[in-house]
Amino acid sequence: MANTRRAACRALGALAMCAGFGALTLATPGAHAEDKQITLGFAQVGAESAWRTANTELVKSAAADAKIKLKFSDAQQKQENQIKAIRSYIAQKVDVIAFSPVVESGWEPVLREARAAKIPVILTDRNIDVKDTSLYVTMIGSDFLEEGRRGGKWLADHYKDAQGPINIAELQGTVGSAPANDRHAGLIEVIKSDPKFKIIASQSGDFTLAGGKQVMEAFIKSYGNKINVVYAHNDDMALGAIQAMEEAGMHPGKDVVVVSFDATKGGFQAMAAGSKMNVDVECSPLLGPQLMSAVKDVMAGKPLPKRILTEETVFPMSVAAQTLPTRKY
Ligand code: GZL
Repeated sequence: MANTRRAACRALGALAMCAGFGALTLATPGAHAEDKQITLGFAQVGAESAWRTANTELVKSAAADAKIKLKFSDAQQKQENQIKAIRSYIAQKVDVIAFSPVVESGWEPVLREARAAKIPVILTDRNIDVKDTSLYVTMIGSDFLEEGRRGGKWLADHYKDAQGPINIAELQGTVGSAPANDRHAGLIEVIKSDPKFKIIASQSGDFTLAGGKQVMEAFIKSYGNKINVVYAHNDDMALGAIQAMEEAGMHPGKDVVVVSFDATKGGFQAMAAGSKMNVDVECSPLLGPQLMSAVKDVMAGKPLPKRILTEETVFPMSVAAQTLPTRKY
């Protein structure tokens, strides 16, 4: 009987409402009944930084504002936990899955399972490195390579009249993550043609304040006053490095230039209050409303661009005090 009905459905064409085979309609985005509440499964990276805290807060508040039922998980920066959470959302038959991939690789198997279950996937914040980009609907977030270029260009301008060598100690983000890979690559793109710049040390502090402090303490032991620049992939590691430098009697922001990313309130306070950071390259965590709008569009069957870019800028120390009161995270 089921085969006859299935054959009849095929004969009526894909758009036919095949009674009894709800999977043909209910699991296909676009056929969503307007009044049915959308359920979104969100697999967050963790709670490693002020940026992440702000990102999580707005995902949750934007879901509530959009009347989207949110299932939320914190992977504590472990890919296996994010994969487990995505599998759990598939089993729960959520309408849409969204996540911020902790690292760029290793996602194809679980994303194929989501596709087989006809659950659309949206990437936010960080991108993934896959050949088959049909595994996700869209990626909402920053251009980290451009952010790295902006940090590099600020350095090139700051030292345009200097002879060199300018020794850079780099605090990298989570190994294998898109922001760490690209903020490094963007810097290299800019400084590779200028021999006065030398990266004398580069190590991951995993985007945390404790990690940044620990790595900077080791850099100070090895290189001491030879360090001219600290290039930190986020504010939390920069603030940890600032603590380490001050405990070693150094003067961050003065005898050591500090370049950072995120433009969180902590970064602005370091620039404004004690001039301990020289420049902060903005990376907005405020992606919640864009994500909820994309979720609703996917469920309504509307086409979405493959890439939704967030607009950002660069904040030098000179504008920090007047800008700090306007900052939202
Ligand atoms: C960037 C984001 C990074 C931030 C860090 O979009 O993924 O992760 O720069 C955060 O602060 O931990």
